[in-house]
Amino acid sequence: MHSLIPRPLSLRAEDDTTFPLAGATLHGGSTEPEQRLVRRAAETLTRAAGVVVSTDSTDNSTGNSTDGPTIELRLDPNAGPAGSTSEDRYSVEVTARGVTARAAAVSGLHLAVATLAQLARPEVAGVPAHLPPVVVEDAPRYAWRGLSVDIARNFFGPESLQRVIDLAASYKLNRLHLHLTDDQGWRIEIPSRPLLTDISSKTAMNGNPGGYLTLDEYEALQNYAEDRGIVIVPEIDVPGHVNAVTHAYGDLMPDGKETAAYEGMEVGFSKLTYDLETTEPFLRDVFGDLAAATHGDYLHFGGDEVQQMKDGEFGKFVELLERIILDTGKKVAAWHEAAHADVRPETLVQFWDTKHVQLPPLQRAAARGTRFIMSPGDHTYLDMKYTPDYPLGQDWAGLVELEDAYVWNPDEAVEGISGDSIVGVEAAIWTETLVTLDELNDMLMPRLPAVAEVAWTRQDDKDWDGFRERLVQHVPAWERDGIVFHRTPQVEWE
Ligand code: TNX
Repeated sequence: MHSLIPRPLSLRAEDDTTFPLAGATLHGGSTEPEQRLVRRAAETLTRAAGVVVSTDSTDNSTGNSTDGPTIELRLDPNAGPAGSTSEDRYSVEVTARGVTARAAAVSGLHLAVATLAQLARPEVAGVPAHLPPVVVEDAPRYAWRGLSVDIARNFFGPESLQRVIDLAASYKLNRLHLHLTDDQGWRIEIPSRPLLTDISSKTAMNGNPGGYLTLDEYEALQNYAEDRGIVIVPEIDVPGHVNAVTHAYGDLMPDGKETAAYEGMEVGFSKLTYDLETTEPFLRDVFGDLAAATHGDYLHFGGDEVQQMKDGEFGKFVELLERIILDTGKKVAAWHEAAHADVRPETLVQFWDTKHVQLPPLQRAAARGTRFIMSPGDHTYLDMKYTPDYPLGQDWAGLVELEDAYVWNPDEAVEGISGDSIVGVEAAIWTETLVTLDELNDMLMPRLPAVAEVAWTRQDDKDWDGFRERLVQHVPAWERDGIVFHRTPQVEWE
């Protein structure tokens, strides 16, 4: 049983013997991104298989010839399932003599490597350090497959985020959305507004230690993510969720006074003020600096839960924030409240709250061409508890057991929003109750692979029983990597 998660579009087991990874060499194209990919693929396969897989450049440097078993990574527009136009399409062909991974773009080669890494696990071929003879032709259901991580309530630094990126990439996610700011703290260096970090990086939930990403760390993290096929989407949450802002800069309050630090769990109480002279320059500074430091196309402005603001003022903020972000040259993403106002059709809207949403404006936006990322709280909020008395997490969106994370169809999550109106699916993990990486992993795992399969695999190819059987086969890899996970009774763990 191949046990791939997410389940590929097609996989054929071939009648052949297995491919030996010990002593195999990786070859790829000569462009810089392809060379980086080859080096990274060698590391990933070495770790997965437990034997050294090297690159041909390593061999050249030692002067050895490379007529041993070879793994070829190649760009090829004809890769992937017949007729697929997905940018992420790829094919993997394993025979006893050689392995070829082809993809239309570098992004697809990353995905092919993720497939090879799952196939390379000692249990899969039945013989340690071998690949089973298969042909995989694969492409995702959705282009945007994300995980959103809140590093504002409690801070998770570069090392933890690298582990999260490793995990997300192994399940073929391609976006890491970082919730960088909230009432409890500010987590990214903004050179034009130093007090944000000088003052407001220090706080977190319940007096926990704060922290922030320097621009150098942010740059390194983006490179690390890119090397694994993941683009970082940074979120600065405005015009609500801003107590860390007004705590640092009192001139953004009507009375000119800094607000007190906030380390509790309430939401919705803080806000910026549209009519203050200081507001627009502040937003231009912050989004300008963030855009200059960001590799990806999108900046996310939050926009959620601004409970203390009249609709008119909120609408003006949405319009202003879209303008400011577009002026930086980036594209705009926001939580779905933005579509309660007149959001531009090009703005990507992230659906999240199944309880307080106003559906008609969202449906009208969809009809005007707005596209959505689906993050329904009752399926994809991985900070929700598994069971009523689970020690971690919250339950405002309901309990989210593994089956809830798996058994749903993005096309049916919101009436009137389906098909081409949906660009993808994103899991979210909020950290009001999560402090350590082990706690974060305990909530992510095993629900993240479930959401990843929702984002990748066509509805008709999904299979809850099959998913649970495949999932069990992933435990040795999690244990090898020290990834804590929740042994939900919905799976028969061995
Ligand atoms: C809702 S999701 C929020 C967050 C909380 C989360 C807790 C969203 C856009 N807003 O501020 O952290 O619930 O589950």
